[in-house]
Amino acid sequence: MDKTIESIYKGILDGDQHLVAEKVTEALNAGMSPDSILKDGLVAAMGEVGRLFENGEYFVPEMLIAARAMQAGLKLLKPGLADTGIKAVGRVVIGTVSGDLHDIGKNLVGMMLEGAGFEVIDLGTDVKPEAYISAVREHKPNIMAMSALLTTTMPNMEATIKALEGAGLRKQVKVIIGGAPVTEEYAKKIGADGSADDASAASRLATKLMKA
Ligand code: B1M
Repeated sequence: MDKTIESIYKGILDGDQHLVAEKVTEALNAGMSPDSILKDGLVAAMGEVGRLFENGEYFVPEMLIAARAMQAGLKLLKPGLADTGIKAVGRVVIGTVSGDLHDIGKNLVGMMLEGAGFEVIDLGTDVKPEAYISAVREHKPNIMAMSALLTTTMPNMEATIKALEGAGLRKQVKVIIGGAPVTEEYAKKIGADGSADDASAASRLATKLMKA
């Protein structure tokens, strides 16, 4: 592994946001692509954090500071990931569903959508069905995007789609979903228009749905 990437990886595991910011800047200045810094450094380290948590070696505080370090790195990568200079191809309302506080994946999806030319309205985390509905009424997005990282919050995606139907808004907007526990089969089952495994796939899916 490249030395700078190795330092970024270790910085995330140690929750050292200053080291991560310094090394991401160093990698960018050395001409490394934001994509590979993201994939080999930030995302790989976060996978390891998850594994350590599962094995009982890390606890919630360690996960939190690792997440804070990851966000510090992501912030620096954002211009390179998102800046394609394309005019808005559509509007997306995005959020992490009710009960769920995980926002790194959702933020990444938002950045990639911006990079693909979408205007992105981010509702944050723990977004209740009523908040999605208000946002759809207010912003009239082409696409509503939901993220969930917990098996216990995933059912809130279905609840949100049902609420959209109840409000008579389902036909006005395409719904895409994603997050570690989400599958395409689940998307079909709950009546979403599609799911994506990662942020690039989410932006491809959104672009495809704009043409459908
Ligand atoms: Co939590 N957590 N966490 N956590 N956490 C997981 C998800 C877990 C898998 C860890 C584990 O056990 N291995 C586990 C879930 C188990 C399960 O449900 N099956 C878990 C748990 C149990 C919990 C708590 C319940 C722990 C506790 O309190 N006992 C608690 C729940 C809090 C809550 O939400 N109510 C909790 C809390 C937290 C922190 C707050 C400490 C922190 C989040 C901080 C933050 O987000 N600001 C945290 C973290 C950091 C994680 C792990 C380690 C990393 C998640 C992450 O950011 N990954 C995670 C383990 C893991 O994933 N390996 C874990 C990096 C990110 C880039 O990937 O989010 O998967 P990801 O996003 C990807 C794709 O999923 C996809 O694209 C993204 C980019 O490629 N994607 C989409 C995501 N959304 C999408 C939407 C789309 C399309 C694609 O379309 C709309």
